[in-house]
Amino acid sequence: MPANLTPDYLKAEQWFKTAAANEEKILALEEMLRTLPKHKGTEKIQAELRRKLSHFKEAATQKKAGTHTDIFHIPRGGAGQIVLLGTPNSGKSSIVAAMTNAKVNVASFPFSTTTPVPGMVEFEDIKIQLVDMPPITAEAVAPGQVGTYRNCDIIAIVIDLSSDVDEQLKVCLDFLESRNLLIDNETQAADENGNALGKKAFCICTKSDIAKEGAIEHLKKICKYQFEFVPIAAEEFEGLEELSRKMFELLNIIRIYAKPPGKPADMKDPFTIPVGSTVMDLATHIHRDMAESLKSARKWGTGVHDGQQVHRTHVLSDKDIIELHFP
Ligand SMILES: Nc1nc2c(ncn2[C@@H]2O[C@H](COP(=O)(O)OP(=O)(O)O)[C@@H](O)[C@H]2O)c(=O)[nH]1
Ligand SMILES: [Mg+2]
Repeated sequence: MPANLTPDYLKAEQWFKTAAANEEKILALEEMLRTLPKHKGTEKIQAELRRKLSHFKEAATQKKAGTHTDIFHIPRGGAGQIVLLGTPNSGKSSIVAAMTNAKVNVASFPFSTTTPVPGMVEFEDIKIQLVDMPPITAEAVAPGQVGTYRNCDIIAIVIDLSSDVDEQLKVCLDFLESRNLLIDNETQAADENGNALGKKAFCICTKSDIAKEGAIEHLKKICKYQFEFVPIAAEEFEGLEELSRKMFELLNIIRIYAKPPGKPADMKDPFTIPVGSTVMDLATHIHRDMAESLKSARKWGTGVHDGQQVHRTHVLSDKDIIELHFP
């Protein structure tokens, strides 16, 4: 009996053949199993795929026991880390390609991105880290992928406005909800130290150049969360300025320029600290060991005369210049 293999199956098979890492092979095999037509003629192939899958899963467990390298752990860089989430071909890699210098794979076939790839977005005088990710589907999420989201500052849900937005939103929200990855004020998941596990999230609505009419309005209507929705067309470089500003706002940080006494401030490389931070928080951020001995501070910026002395409990604003005096 002919097997009648579908194009999706053949793509997954191609993926399997080119997969380098064990984890990738497992994902590809799962995708092959999912897309394989299930009938008498394919029983042998099914059995073969299951055998291979258990072989690679076993190898992965053994490897894990022996090493500590985790490709899904992306060390933080810049003023904050934003990690993309989306279904295959939604346009994630194109966003990272358009906004950063990172070398990412943009392709018209699914599963072209297999590991996280970080890049740096320049926003005015700071850098924000943006991480490209492998896709998720209702069936497959790369093992370890949750860890990348767990460690980030913000999750950016990427929705392709030219295809089925209901389906994409559902897959993404199911993923986030089932892993307690979203901030939810009623039932906030926390780790053993009481730190919230949920993350802030927002929606990047991409491919607006070929969007279906009313797609973004429809998306806003069906989404039960109060997300921000930012329309862009990555390939046309449209909306990217607004997107990087939105990323900065959502990170909820301020930039502070440090001024050594008697010298001009360093206006090129600001410190970034959370909104609401005080002079003392800044001192702790800069010199953890010396903060307690902070004698006085002067500020040029919001709500003061130039060079006015401010108390250690004074709340700072974005773009303040601060001079810290230690004995
Ligand atoms: N028209 C249009 N096509 C896009 C845009 N962004 C991505 N694409 C196309 O969508 C496909 C998938 O893009 P890619 O970034 O690889 O998606 P990923 O799988 O989510 O990383 C590619 O064929 C891209 O050329 C866009 O803004 N406008
Ligand atoms: Mg990609």
